[in-house]
Amino acid sequence: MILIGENLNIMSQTLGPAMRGRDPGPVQEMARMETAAGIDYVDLNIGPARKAGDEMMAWVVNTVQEVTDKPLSLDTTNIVAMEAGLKVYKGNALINSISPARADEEMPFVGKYHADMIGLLWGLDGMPRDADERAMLTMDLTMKANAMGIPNEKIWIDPIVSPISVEINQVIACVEFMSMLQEIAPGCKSTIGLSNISNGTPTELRPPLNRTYMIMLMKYGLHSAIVDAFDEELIKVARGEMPEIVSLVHRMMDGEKPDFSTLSPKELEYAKTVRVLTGAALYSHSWLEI
Ligand code: THG
Repeated sequence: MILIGENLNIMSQTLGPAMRGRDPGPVQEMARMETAAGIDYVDLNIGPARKAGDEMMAWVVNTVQEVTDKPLSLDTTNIVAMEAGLKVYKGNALINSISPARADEEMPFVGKYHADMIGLLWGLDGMPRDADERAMLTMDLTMKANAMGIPNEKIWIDPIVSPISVEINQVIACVEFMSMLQEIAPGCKSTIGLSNISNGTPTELRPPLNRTYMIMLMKYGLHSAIVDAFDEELIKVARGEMPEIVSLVHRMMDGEKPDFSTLSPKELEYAKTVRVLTGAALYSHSWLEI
């Protein structure tokens, strides 16, 4: 699996001021640390960047490409900032992201800058409600892209993960959608903002939710994920170094009900989290203790 580091983010309390103040130190330090942690892409998230977003993105791209050879994912909803970043970037970027509302303006960047694109399933009326609406949006987006000469292989579909603390049905819908993706749009890749799943939950409870949800989506061929570069166990799982845990999660998704009294503490953590993420048990901040 391709891992995209999420940590170079304008929401961060140290990196936000560094980006706005054009202080390269903390930005380069984070890019180096993410690279050392073993991620495959560095996501550069400057948010909506309404004020001088083009200068900010060009500066961040230049600052980061000085210190890492990893490919960059450019993360902004500001179209002018996106193009400014693509212009100065020396490699083949991942455009994060293009939704139907921005397709006409941004899809031409894919060919012009030899980029790949994340196809964000954010509809013209907002968040899709279920797997079928995600399928429709995927059809729209890929047909439009194909008509512009962009093959499915360059499109990484993002079904938009929403927090478990908000809506279990959306959590389940993304898994169901992932199981349908290759039939809907053969050859398309996929990605997710994995940490979205645990937004709003206590800090120590985020890693088990993130790791377990990633494994659940891996069952259906998840191609990549935007992740916390410093979650070592997550990276191990993605690199195939914890096959017993992956197998346990996948077997539970197929209906197997393991005897919890025979599981190791680590297996138990994953097994309990599968129950929450499949809707078999209700989410509460204390699900791991029950
Ligand atoms: N899809 C796509 N791109 C995305 C998302 C997505 N980009 C942004 C986001 N979602 C994925 N990236 C993050 C980055 C940080 C966090 C979550 C998702 C996060 N950060 C901690 C917090 O806010 O509590 C810590 C921030 C800090 O460093 O201080 O949760 O869905 N295509």
